[in-house]
Amino acid sequence: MLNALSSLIRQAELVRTNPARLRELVEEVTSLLADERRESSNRLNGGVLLPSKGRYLIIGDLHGDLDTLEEILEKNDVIRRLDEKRINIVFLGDYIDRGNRQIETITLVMLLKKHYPENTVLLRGNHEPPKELPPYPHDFPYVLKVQYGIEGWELYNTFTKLFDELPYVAIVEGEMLLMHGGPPTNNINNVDSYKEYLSLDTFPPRLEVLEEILWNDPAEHIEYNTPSPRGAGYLFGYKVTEKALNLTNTKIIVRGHEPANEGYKLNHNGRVVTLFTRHGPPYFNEKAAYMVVDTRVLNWHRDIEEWIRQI
Ligand SMILES: [Mn+2]
Repeated sequence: MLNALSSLIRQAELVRTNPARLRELVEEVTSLLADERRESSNRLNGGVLLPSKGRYLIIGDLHGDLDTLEEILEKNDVIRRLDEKRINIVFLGDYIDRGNRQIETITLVMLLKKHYPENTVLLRGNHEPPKELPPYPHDFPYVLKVQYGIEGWELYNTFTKLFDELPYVAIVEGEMLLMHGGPPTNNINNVDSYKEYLSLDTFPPRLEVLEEILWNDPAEHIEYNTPSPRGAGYLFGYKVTEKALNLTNTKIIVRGHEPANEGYKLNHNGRVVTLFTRHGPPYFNEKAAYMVVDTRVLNWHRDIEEWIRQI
């Protein structure tokens, strides 16, 4: 099945070298996501509800590191498992910016969604921004411009429509809460429905909620929140984690967004897992990490590090 992976990678390379095909793919995946949002029973506006019991491959920030993505797909025989519907992949966002193979990375990720729509979830990261919340640096539009000339600007426009359709929360019912940054901290004691809390009761979501979900980071020794040094979002404390887990009826938050030297870190007594799934500058973390979780295993969440793999 290495062949199926190689052919997907070859396809990604062909798409990259042809802006018309790239545009076609972006538009195709955008409308696939919009159809899912409107029609699929596992979608709740910007949220995805996933089966409680199953095997989950969870991949954190890639930022253009195609090699690490390929290595993970190969090592875990992911294409065969996708063909047999025996695994779900959840990407935690931040496919682009910073790395030297950004276009190929997001193209491969889009191809996975196109070929395995039911078993692939592409979450939104802060680097797939709404136009009101641009990250800095955001070099993806310039990478497109260098690659495709003036057509690159138009392509970026096409990509922004895709970004707006990416779901920003996934809930593995009874088990895991997945998002790029972290749970919202504001108004935390006045909401009693997770739909309102995560702005899954409306589309597009409320911008202040989306900002937190895409930008927040966990911090120890605070209860609720404190402004983030990033200039957007907040640092969230253990009481926010508790509340988010209670409201969504889950046990663990898995998120990306922060580099970690080991590729992962734990916060809030092991209830918040951060995954960082890329190598290279400007972070120079020694390892990249991802998770392969089987929620059919009894008390799988007790020893969370059991499920983390480093490369
Ligand atoms: Mn991020």
